[in-house]
Amino acid sequence: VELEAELRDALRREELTVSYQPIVELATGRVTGFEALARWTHARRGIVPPGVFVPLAEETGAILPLGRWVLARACSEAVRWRADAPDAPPVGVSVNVSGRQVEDPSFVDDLRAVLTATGLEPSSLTLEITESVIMRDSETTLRFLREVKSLGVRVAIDDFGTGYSSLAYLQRFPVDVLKIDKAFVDQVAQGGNDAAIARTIVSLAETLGLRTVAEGIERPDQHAGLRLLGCQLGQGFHYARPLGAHDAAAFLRQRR
Ligand code: G
Ligand code: G
Ligand code: MN
Ligand code: NA
Repeated sequence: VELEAELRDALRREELTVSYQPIVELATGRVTGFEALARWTHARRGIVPPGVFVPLAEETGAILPLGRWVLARACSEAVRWRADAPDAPPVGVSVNVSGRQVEDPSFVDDLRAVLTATGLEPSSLTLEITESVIMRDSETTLRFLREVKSLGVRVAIDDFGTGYSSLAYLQRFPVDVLKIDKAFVDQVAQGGNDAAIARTIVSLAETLGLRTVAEGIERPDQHAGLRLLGCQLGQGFHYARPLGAHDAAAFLRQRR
């Protein structure tokens, strides 16, 4: 209960920050974007992991102001990357969106306002929604996706393959990217079930005209295996951990 109250104050106290994990093109190593990840460093408790405070924020509803803040922060950071190298190909930013936000009737207005205020090109923003949230209520999801897409913003399905869902929804829902869950990346180079599942996801994405991002790549063999399967993009400790804004900009200067 105390942590809950403190989370509400955390934004005001500026204890929250956003880290950025590079997303790279597997064939070239070029950085094409970053995933924005919220971080909470409590004055007394130290680092509170997102695995703790994100579910708490979802329960209490604090995820709405928190999510708005992360979105605005990430979009203005992305505009800065662009300004650093105006002639380079644009670098995108991906922001996680929780189920509460998908159900929030003012989300799309807030999103439009953030895009206007920051000047970020909508196509440089990707919203990540987990497969389980997408599957929750198809009418709400469909309305959300249509409104977001009408702004020109992209959508990724996060943790793809873990939701045990019908694949039929992919035909109905306008999405752009499938993020292959780390669970299928771990043993992808060993040629067993992980490789079979990853191959199937990549081929499904190709058929539907979607891009694939593999998550949690930690080793060169996973990088090589995924590249061989035709997966276009990847992220993970093999390339970089989530970086503070300053380090992310420096990483980008070397690798864009
Ligand atoms: O940051 P880390 O890699 O530990 O992420 C843990 C979990 O917290 C992930 O599931 C991630 O998607 C989630 N998460 C991190 N930042 C945000 C955020 O800004 N909003 C939401 N909804 N989830 C986030
Ligand atoms: O649920 P989501 O995919 O948004 O969460 C991303 C989470 O994965 C973040 O908590 C991030 O810190 C973590 N992560 C990113 N790369 C790696 C990796 O290579 N290995 C592991 N174990 N976790 C990773
Ligand atoms: Mn994510
Ligand atoms: Na994931």
